[in-house]
Amino acid sequence: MRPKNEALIVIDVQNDFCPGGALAVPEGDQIVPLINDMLGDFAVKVFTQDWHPAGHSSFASSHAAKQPYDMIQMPYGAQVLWPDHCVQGTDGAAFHPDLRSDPANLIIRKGFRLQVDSYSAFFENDQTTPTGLEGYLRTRGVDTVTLVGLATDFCVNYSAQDAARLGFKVAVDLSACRAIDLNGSLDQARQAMEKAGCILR
Ligand code: VGL
Ligand code: ZN
Repeated sequence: MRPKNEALIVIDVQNDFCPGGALAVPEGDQIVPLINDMLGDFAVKVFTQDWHPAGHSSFASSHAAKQPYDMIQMPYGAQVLWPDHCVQGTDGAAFHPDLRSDPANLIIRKGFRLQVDSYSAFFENDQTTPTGLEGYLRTRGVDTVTLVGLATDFCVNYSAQDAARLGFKVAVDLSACRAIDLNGSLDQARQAMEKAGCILR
């Protein structure tokens, strides 16, 4: 068992990010047994759930003449456009059926504002609107986090960098992560996480 100051943060292990899902991450389902095994080691367990309203601004289908994986400029910066995914209340937004989600202490939902995407578990993509996770962790006495989940190069990456910037000690267990890997995004993410001070295992 890890000491009480350590939390496991399980990012977006949802049907739409697994094979057969709307935004399938290759081998996304393979991390489920590893995460299930890790849950028993941590006193503090937080899950995140990508949770978009229908017609979300990160969906290509919400923009005329745009295709999935095109880029657009949002008021808060560049944004990749995605296939419709993780729509609130749908089966695609549910956790993978084999993921042991009952042990979760807290489930953070993100991306629920129509006009702002949210990759990070800590801040929306405007980089200022907090999700509340920082306060939750600090009030529980957590100063060290281990991140696992989907996708390595988007939600795990943004969450890890934000956690490090906020002063948490951060480890990313890459064996229990899988990537989308769009135009070299996995290599970029690895470098950015290391530069931010995250330990990659
Ligand atoms: C994610 C793209 C869009 C993720 C979420 O969980 O990494 N990626 N929404
Ligand atoms: Zn999303």
